[in-house]
Amino acid sequence: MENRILVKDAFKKKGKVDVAGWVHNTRDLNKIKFILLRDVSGIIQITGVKGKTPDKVFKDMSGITRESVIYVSGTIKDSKQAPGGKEINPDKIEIISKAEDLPIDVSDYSKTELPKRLDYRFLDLHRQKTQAIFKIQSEICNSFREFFYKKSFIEMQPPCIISSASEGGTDLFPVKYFEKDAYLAQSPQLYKQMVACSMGNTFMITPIWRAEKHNTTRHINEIRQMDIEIAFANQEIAMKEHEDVVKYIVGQVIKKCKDELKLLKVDLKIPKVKYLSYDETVKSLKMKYGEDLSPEDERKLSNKYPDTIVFVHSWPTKLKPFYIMPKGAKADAKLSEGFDAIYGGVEICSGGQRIHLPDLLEKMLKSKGLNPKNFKEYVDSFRYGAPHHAGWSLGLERLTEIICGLDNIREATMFPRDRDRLSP
Ligand code: AMO
Repeated sequence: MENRILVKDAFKKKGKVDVAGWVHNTRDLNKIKFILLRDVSGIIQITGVKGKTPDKVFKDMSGITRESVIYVSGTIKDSKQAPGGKEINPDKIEIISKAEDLPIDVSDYSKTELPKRLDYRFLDLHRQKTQAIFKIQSEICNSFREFFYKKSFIEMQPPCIISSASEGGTDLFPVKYFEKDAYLAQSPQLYKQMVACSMGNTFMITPIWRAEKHNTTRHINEIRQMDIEIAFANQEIAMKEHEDVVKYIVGQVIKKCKDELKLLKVDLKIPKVKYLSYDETVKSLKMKYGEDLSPEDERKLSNKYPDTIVFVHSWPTKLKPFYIMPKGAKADAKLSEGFDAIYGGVEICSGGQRIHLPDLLEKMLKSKGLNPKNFKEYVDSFRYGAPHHAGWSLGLERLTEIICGLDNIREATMFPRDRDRLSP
């Protein structure tokens, strides 16, 4: 078993090969038996022929249940009828783990509903379509990191337990931290600002938690956010960075995940970009001024601008968090330096320029009904040399959902945590 190679590599070999994986399907025609063996890289046919295949091996090829794990040693040969044009004639087959009756169908034609699939997510991860989604997600994370490493951003590790709210106080999960009350982080916001103001440009992929009670196809309660914070930057620079990284990520997925996109029947294109101010968006969608975009508004925007990241910028100060810079650094400015990015009918990102001026920050905290005393350390962090800075957060699951053409965020979350689900 030490010589085991991946199925995709077996296709390139001649002579003896060892492979191991899951039984995708079997067919028994009496004198000839087939097993389709699957691993994460592909599927290969194992063909046993009565009289040619060793008797015991031929006998063992019967009755192996689907999804059992087997090890096969044999000779790889060209075969016109076999999928991919090759098959393995086995000398040895070892059943490593026999699968019991499957509680859900894991074939590509599975009609099992999503909630049931999620109850058995460990088994759903055997499905090729599910695997395609998470291979693409892995590429999204990889290319996000690659993009910012190349630009010399520093990857940071924010804390996941915090002592006070960073996005307003409504949606925190409390945790007991020895004698103190604490919360699961709802954003790395304050920490990434501290790093940007001391070390410079930074990025991270980090879990965050939101105790929002709504149960929709676009919300989960444990989210992976891909965040950046740029020193000496404004809203425009932050949006451009977002445009560039999403184009890069999509380009890398198109280049490296061809088979996965094909399996998911997605015709992915590098997005175009449209910049609209909040005021222009209100006019264009005939919305009521002073309100957040509804899911319906977001869908309308994406229908107007298909395959496009729409940046809605310069939001009313009232609608943005306390840390977003009001225009002109004036506490009473109606508009702010904050933006949202809409792609595929969903808000995938928000961000903007931050307030790096302690007095203004205290005023904004008060205007949002928050107590500056609870943010003392954060406000103080801007007292000892802090440049202006800007950044954003891009939801990993929402981006995966859009890239993979899915209609429920849970499909794009390996082990979703939602209002009703805490396991597996
Ligand atoms: P915001 O709260 O808009 O901004 O979150 C940023 C992005 O994170 C994702 N997201 C979610 N995805 C699924 N379910 C949820 N419940 C959920 N909540 C958030 C979305 C969203 O666009 N600190 C700011 C960002 C910043 O200014 O840097 C923040 O967290 O994709």
